[in-house]
Amino acid sequence: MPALPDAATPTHCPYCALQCAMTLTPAPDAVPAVPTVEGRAFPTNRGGLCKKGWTSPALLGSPDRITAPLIRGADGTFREAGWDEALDLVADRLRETRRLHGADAVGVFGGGGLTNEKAYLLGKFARLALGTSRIDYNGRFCMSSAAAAGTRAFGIDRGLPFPVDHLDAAETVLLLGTNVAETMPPFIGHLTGAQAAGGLIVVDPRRTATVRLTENGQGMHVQPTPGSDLVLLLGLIHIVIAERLWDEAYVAERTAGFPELRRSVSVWWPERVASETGVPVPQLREIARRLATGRGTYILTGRGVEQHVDGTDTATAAINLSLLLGLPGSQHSGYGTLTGQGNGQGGREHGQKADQLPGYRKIADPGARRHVAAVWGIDPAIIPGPGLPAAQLLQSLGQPDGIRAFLVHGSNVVVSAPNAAQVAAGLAALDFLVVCDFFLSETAAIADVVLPVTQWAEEEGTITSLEGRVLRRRRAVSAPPGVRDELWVLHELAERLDAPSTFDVDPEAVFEELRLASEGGIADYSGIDYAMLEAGEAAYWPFPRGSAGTPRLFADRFGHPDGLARIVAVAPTPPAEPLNVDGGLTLITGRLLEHYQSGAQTRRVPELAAAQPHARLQLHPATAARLGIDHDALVEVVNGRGTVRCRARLSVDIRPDTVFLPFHFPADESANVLTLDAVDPISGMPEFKKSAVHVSPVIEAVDARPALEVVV
Ligand SMILES: Nc1nc2c(c(=O)[nH]1)N[C@H]1C(S)=C(S)[C@@H](COP(=O)(O)OP(=O)(O)OC[C@H]3O[C@@H](n4cnc5c(=O)[nH]c(N)nc54)[C@H](O)[C@@H]3O)O[C@H]1N2
Ligand SMILES: Nc1nc2c(c(=O)[nH]1)N[C@H]1C(S)=C(S)[C@@H](COP(=O)(O)OP(=O)(O)OC[C@H]3O[C@@H](n4cnc5c(=O)[nH]c(N)nc54)[C@H](O)[C@@H]3O)O[C@H]1N2
Ligand code: SF4
Ligand SMILES: [Mo]
Repeated sequence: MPALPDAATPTHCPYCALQCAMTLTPAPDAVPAVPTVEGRAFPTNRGGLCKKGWTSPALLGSPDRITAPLIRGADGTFREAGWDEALDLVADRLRETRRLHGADAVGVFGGGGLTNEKAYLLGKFARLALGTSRIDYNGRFCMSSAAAAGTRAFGIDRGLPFPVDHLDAAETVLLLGTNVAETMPPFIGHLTGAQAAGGLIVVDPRRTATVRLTENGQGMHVQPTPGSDLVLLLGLIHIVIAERLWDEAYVAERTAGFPELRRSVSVWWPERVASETGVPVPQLREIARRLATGRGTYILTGRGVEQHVDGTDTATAAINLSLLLGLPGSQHSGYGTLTGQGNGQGGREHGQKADQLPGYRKIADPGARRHVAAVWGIDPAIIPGPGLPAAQLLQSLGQPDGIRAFLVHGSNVVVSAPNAAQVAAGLAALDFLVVCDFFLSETAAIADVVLPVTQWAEEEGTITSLEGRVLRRRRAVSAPPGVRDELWVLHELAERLDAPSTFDVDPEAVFEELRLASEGGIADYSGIDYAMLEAGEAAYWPFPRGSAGTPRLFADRFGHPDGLARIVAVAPTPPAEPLNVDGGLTLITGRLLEHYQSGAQTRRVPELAAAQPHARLQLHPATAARLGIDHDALVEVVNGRGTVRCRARLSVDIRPDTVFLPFHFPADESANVLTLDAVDPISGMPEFKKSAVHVSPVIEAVDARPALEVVV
């Protein structure tokens, strides 16, 4: 281990993909002794941090940390164990499962929060140490639809194919299904140009904090029915073509597939689109014209439009619109998707996806297998084929021919996976569950073995941010005794399982191997090394050896062999279940500023937990009145999959046919007991953003109501 710095350490935030730059300074006299944090000048955050970033060091000294491996005993309770005992047990049980049920009975679940080094080594560990094809990760629930659409259209999936600060000069920015003011607060600093030009357009069924940035002439709010974005986009494309607003020269020179698109949108005339989406015709026309005429136009998508069973096609429609307008690759305009998790970009490039090898290579491609096998020093034949995408992988837990032993690294699936009660039942039916985490998350709490690992500020590694820029995470503090680095854990297990390759424990050595494995692939990191990152050089991939990297993609050509972008005609599909029938409502799920994902981390930060202690159901006062629900009343949100009990928050900021729950909370307040595990057939993305529910008041004793209500 390198010696710890005694002065300030420049690093990046542990949470989202904006990867705000921060400085950690030791504060040995603080109780607990956690470093202080300051925002640091950097193009994405310009010194700003959100509440989560400001409070992130608290978790380093959290009393909830697990500081020794935990093994569940015969009595069902955990006991602390030594590392050798725990690792021997894990290796024995995994070997036994493989012997009895075959290698594919062992499954691995990774995360987009893992560093590039961990994600790379986890993919290699699954394929070589376990010999299993059954690995996938939580990014399937996050970026898969946008990734599939980007790959199909451009041949390359880099969330933002341009640096974030290029947005500053835009006059028009269309935000589809993203609430950046809460999910990436410093990002809104890049929208001020569009606001000043009156061109910030936000499409969201709710009037969110992001929508409020459009008020007072700074742009417009478009409030469609949940899940109708694809129709909305087809309608915009129809208008762009009918009014000859498209860039004919660009479409002819840089794209293929336009004639089919033109035919397919002819049926989406404005009045029909208005009646299906609830967006008035004049607004549709105004948006189309604004997008076509503004100087500097960007179209950006978020999870609100992507987390649907037709999410890939919706993202594709957004891309089609941007291609018609000549945005991708232009100097002042563009299209992109806002990657979510800290390493959501790098996490989808280095081989923890079911169908993927490092460098964004396809596992079924013989050339890719040969290249990676040569780096790993093995016969390509021993690399398994494609596995199952996350939702199907989770559905197979505990099934007769499914997964019998499961390893989870960096996800809290009990809270964050769709149809979560089913997932919890699958986990309970396993022969053996191992969870690597810093805390006893809801998933770790039901494991057979929990392996405690170091946190972000206690380890070295790299992260690739939402703009495709590779960044150094640095070690600023020492980890509590008893906690181990995840690379070391994988190394130790690989040794015990007689893996046919090496598993380095030094992150820089792992990165050096990743560079070779990625060389010549789509996400080529071969020209990047720790020294240049240390010096603060801006490393945007693809970064082939000897090149200077690629801050802005697609200037001259797209990633397909012929250099052209593909326009793919798409059509809406019906929702996975009927919505708004028999007095029912549509539930959409998403995020609050204070909490991160399953809340495993942020619910343990006292300041954040105090600000948002519980899930609350956002519903319109008119709907509440119809159902007999008061503000702060206890309600039940029910469907055939589960029940949530929480308090109501009445708000005119949501459509009357729609209710909203954050998914950050467990147990009775867990939104995911209500969501569906139906998936997009192309990407495997579950239908997180619309489920059919019924809402009803729960009759309570008067003294059970919140104090304020009783007084009033
Ligand atoms: N505070 C906080 N920040 C985060 C995270 C977090 O958990 N908490 N997570 C990070 C991660 S991993 C991600 S992926 C990003 C996600 O970032 P966002 O995509 O901004 O987050 P969401 O809240 O999931 O969804 C955004 C919006 O989509 C809207 N929406 C729902 N259904 C529809 C629909 O059918 N159509 C349209 N147009 N909009 C719809 C919701 O009302 C919501 O306001 O945030 C990252 N940042
Ligand atoms: N209903 C609904 N559900 C959703 C979504 C939604 O919008 N609505 N969004 C989806 C999206 S976009 C996402 S990204 C997922 C995220 O949901 P999860 O995959 O559950 O993500 P986290 O809550 O960040 O879980 C990470 C866990 O790993 C631990 N951890 C963090 N870093 C590391 C590490 O380096 N190593 C190890 N071993 N552990 C680590 C944390 O303590 C935590 O317990 O949720 C999805 N679920
Ligand atoms: S916006 Fe994201 S990266 Fe920045 S401080 Fe907040 S959570 Fe961290
Ligand atoms: Mo995400």
